[in-house]
Amino acid sequence: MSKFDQFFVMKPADVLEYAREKLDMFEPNAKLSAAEIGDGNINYIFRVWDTESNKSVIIKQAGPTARISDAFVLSTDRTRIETDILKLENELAPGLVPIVYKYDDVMSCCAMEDLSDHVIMRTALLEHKTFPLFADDITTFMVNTLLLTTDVVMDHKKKKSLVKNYINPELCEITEDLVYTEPYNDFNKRNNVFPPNLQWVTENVYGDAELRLEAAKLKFDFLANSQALIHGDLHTGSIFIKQDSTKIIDPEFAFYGPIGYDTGNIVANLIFAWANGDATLTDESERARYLGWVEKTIVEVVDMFCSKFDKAWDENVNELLAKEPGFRQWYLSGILRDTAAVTGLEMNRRVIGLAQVKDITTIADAKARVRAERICLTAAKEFIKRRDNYQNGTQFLNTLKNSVALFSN
Ligand code: SR1
Ligand code: MG
Repeated sequence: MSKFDQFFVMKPADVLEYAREKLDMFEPNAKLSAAEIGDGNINYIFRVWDTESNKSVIIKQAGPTARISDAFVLSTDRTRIETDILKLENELAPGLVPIVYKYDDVMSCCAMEDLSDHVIMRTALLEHKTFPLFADDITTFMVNTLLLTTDVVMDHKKKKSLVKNYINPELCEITEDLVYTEPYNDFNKRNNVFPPNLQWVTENVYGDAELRLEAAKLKFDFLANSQALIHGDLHTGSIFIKQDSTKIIDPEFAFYGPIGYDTGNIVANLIFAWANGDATLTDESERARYLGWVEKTIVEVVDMFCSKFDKAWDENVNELLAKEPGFRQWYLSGILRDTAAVTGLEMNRRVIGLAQVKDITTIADAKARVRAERICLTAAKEFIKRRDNYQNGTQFLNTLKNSVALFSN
């Protein structure tokens, strides 16, 4: 009999006991410590470490509701999905995700590699740090995990069995509501608009019928387009980084969805990093260093994704019809269209909706925050409405620059 034979939500002391009893990792008399280290919206993340050696582990547990609010009742099956995905991602993109040591379906938890020598990328970006390998690493991760799980590469029956294994209705519902529905009408009264921007948002977002129609079309694409096994929440808070290493974490939202959902999230969250630097950096050379790096990275993420996608296509695509001349270009242009749309959707929902980003909310000067939000929301409308117009990274950056120009005096 063990106290871990039946599910309960663990506290640090329980996690310490769990690590000692269930993981084949620490000496029996090791002096262990444990702490909750996560501040995410969904799960509980703990670190357990041996105070006398350098051994440590991360234990992540899924509770019956989201950590952010009991209003989100969620299946604990999301830990099974996360564990399976991390293992698969490690095969497809070796070295770019943490190693999983154990999955426990009773306690709905998993034990994985401790990445404490890395930092959460959003936190580092708030300090205006730059990462030279990021564009290369994230595009390798996206091309390998996305293209290689599509019908153009996989046997269609095997792909369908993955679609079934990764069906993730409750986490998808969060995205459907928070990303696709609520930013356009405040249907659930959960939006969190910065008060000085409320009238502007009411007129320019809720009041924009063309935008609402395009969001509706995109929602139904998200619901029905089982294109690839996507991460599903690929923002800078889901990335651990240091100068020479990038690790993508937290794939609990993974399911078969549109590739552009992942690529668009990356572009949008880089734009948030830019908006924070633009609003808070006053020293000219610091601005040039940091904003220049973010701009270059936005362009590189799109362009490197496209060039690696083309190469991986030539190396991996076997499906007869996918080899028809012109098909690859048609397929990739669809991904870029979806990337632009999701860039806009993510920007809108993180400014207006329930789950916001510190890049924007920590801008202390109210006037600067109002301006940063309007820059983001105006660019977002362009990304969504003109999503057919994007073929390269410079076009993405130009939409940001054009929006900035509208709010410069
Ligand atoms: C209720 S969860 C809110 C948000 O946190 C996650 O990280 C996802 O981005 C989700 O939309
Ligand atoms: Mg997360």
